[in-house]
Amino acid sequence: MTKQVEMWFDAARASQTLSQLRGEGKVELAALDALDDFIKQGYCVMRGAAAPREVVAAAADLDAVWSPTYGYPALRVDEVRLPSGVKGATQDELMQLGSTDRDAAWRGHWRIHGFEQYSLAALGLLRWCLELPIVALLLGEAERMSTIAFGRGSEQRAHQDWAVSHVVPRGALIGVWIALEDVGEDAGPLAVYPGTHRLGPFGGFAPYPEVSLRTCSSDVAVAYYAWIDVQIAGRKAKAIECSAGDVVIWHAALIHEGRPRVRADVTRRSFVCHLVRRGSNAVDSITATLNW
Ligand SMILES: O=C(O)CCC(=O)C(=O)O
Repeated sequence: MTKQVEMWFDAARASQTLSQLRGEGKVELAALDALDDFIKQGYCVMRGAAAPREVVAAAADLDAVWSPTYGYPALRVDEVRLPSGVKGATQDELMQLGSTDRDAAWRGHWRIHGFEQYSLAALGLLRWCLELPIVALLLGEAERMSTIAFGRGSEQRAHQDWAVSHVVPRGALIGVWIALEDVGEDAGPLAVYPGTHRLGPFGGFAPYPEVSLRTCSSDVAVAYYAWIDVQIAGRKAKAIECSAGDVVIWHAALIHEGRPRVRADVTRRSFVCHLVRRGSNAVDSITATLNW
């Protein structure tokens, strides 16, 4: 297995490397400025970066999942709560609900993993993420680890992405999140804790990558979230209000969350791609049973 090594952007001389890149003049200024934020704050925001046509089309495809004409009966919608209390359903099962129950399900939490398998627009966005100059600067050759499409604010509790992955080196993972519509405070925006990418790993995940939230005991998971709570106590979450097409890129160790939704009727369509340096996803070498 590949050794845990530091990524160049985590090294003490990262700012010098960035200055060198600036001096060479080969990389566009916007990408270098974004890189500067990523190194210092653990995330960057690229306003209006994604192509409006694909953003609008991906949002429309997310809505279409809730209509009988979409035609992917096996598509799985996770977290959606059915009247029976069951969580998660196929598109076919959703279509069998009466309109009141379906509407209630649509207003609740739901997410779709691997939406690019069903939406050409989402596939286009994933490909675009993989080709971004800043992604090449961060990871070299990148590949998809996972994607998630959200219809509403996720209200995901504060966490780091390397805690839910098995990536070696553990910094070779980034989140690239795309707003598929304008996202205000009431929709439960994505929020980050700037600078937390410098905290160093939680000690309970040893040996990593074998042990992470996906394989650890429930006691270790409780200890991890207690550790996260300690780290964010006294820090202010930065909620990122966005316009459609804005893109947020974050470091694998950055603590981030989905803020609570203030209004239940507001959508928050978004698509996040978790990208890794090619060959660094060690999930296939994990011998422990996966928790999910
Ligand atoms: O979109 C969100 O609210 C949270 C996304 C997230 O936590 C993630 O993709 O790791």
